[in-house]
Amino acid sequence: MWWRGNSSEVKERTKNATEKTRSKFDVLVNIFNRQDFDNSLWDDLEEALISADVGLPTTEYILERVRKNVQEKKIKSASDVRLFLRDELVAILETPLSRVPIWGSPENEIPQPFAILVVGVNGAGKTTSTAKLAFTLQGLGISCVLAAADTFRAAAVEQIEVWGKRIGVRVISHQNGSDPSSVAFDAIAAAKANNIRAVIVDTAGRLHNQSNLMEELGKIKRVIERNLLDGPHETLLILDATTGQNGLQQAKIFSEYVNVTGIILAKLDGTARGGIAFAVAREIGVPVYLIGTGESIEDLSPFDPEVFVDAILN
Ligand SMILES: Nc1nc2c(ncn2[C@@H]2O[C@H](COP(=O)(O)OP(=O)(O)OP(=O)(O)O)[C@@H](O)[C@H]2O)c(=O)[nH]1
Ligand SMILES: [Mg+2]
Repeated sequence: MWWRGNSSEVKERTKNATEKTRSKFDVLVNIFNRQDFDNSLWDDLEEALISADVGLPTTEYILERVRKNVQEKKIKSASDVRLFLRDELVAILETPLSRVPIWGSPENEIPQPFAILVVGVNGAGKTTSTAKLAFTLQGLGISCVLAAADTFRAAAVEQIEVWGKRIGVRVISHQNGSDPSSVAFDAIAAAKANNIRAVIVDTAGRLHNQSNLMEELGKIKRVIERNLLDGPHETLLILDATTGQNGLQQAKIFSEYVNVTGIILAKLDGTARGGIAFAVAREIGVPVYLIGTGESIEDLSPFDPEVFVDAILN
């Protein structure tokens, strides 16, 4: 995986950020430690999954798969049930991850420049995640330029410029109210002219039911497409993990407009609703690439399905 080399740090960050989500699974620890189990295990498991915002359809799917396995293989011990559960949870998260993010591709396959379009509802964590991602990419030796394509919200440009200064990344901006597509255009031109490898386009927050604003996203995307072969190479939806199941609907609608290729699950540190990762992976089929683990620039961690599942199951 693209972050291999610091996996103990990934484990540590994931563990800390999933503390609240993990608490929802605490009831299962005693059950899994017992020798045998009875039917109440399934009720407890269902309750844990639902309360961690896995959602009903995905919870039912998981229960059915695990039960089937347990019956077929005539499992008698609760710790073996735990193993099946773990494998099932990991499989759900891994399925959409068969494709790695563009920045994790082999060096000679990464286009130069490449573009990442960042989208999401108001306040989800787009700008912060954009800055964190630029910081991460620079750490991988991938130079970045940021496009301040939120020309709508007052002080949005200043916010991203502050981040840019802090991490030493150039920010391309226009005045408030101007066309966000032209900011993206200029950022691509700047990257081409200066041999910068990644263009990250931060956009204004918009609700998924505001169709005119959703259309505007499509326009930004088309400008990137026209000016960069195969671009945008990633369209990242930033989901606020604290909103849980609402994220599912957002992911569906944003995907309809702009073909979301990956998700950053922001603010995982502040919520017990981390189970949304399973619903998004299974019901939308879009991989979670990264998780937001706090408000500082380094609080972004690669999402590793095994590490995540082990963290929430203890
Ligand atoms: N705890 C925590 N806070 C976060 C995380 N990511 C973002 N935030 C906070 O969430 C708030 C909103 O973040 P922004 O990055 O401004 O969100 P945005 O989506 O750009 O907002 P708009 O541009 O207004 O739509 C800020 O106070 C961030 O510090 C995270 O991973 N963990
Ligand atoms: Mg913003």
